[in-house]
Amino acid sequence: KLNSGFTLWLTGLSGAGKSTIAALLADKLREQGMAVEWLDGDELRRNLGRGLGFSREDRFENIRRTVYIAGLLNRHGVITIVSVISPYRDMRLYARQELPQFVEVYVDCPLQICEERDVKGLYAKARRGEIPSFTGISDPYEIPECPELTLRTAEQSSEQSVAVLLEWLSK
Ligand code: GGZ
Repeated sequence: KLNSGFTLWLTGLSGAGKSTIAALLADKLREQGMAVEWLDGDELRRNLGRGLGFSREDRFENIRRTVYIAGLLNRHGVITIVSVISPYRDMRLYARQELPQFVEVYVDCPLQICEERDVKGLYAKARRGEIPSFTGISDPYEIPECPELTLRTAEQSSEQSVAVLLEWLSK
């Protein structure tokens, strides 16, 4: 599995730890000599997703573009780590169907904890009504039903999560 391109798809709430885990994992895999790209929601939206908002349609368009890039990378043998909220089951199913090898990783962290952490102050803003359609507050997050892997980031460190991922991948 590790010598052909595949996509590791990290889904979860804002602040659950997707980006932190993705960055650490990308480093580890690169240390092992693998070709890795990391596509992060924030950065994708700044570059490929200009003008896209957070309606269901725009989120889907964001995912569609992301899946397209991941597919190109996979085709060239590049392991692609994607970290996007991807809150709807149908968009994750779309990604699974489009990509040659798809590993869905649910970065599971209770909303309450994400909100307590509130690294970027977005939850506070969402509570004040300053960000409409904020995932978990005023917009849905549909919990993955059968992800390949679930990482409970309220219970373990990012390093531990990455160790679990690496262990899973080596099998
Ligand atoms: C959710 C939002 C919103 C709304 C801005 N809802 O944790 P972050 O801040 O740095 O990353 C989040 C990012 C979400 O983009 P994604 O491309 O991952 O979302 S999706 O898969 O649904 O297309 C968050 C920030 O943008 N952000 N407004 N309303 N997150």
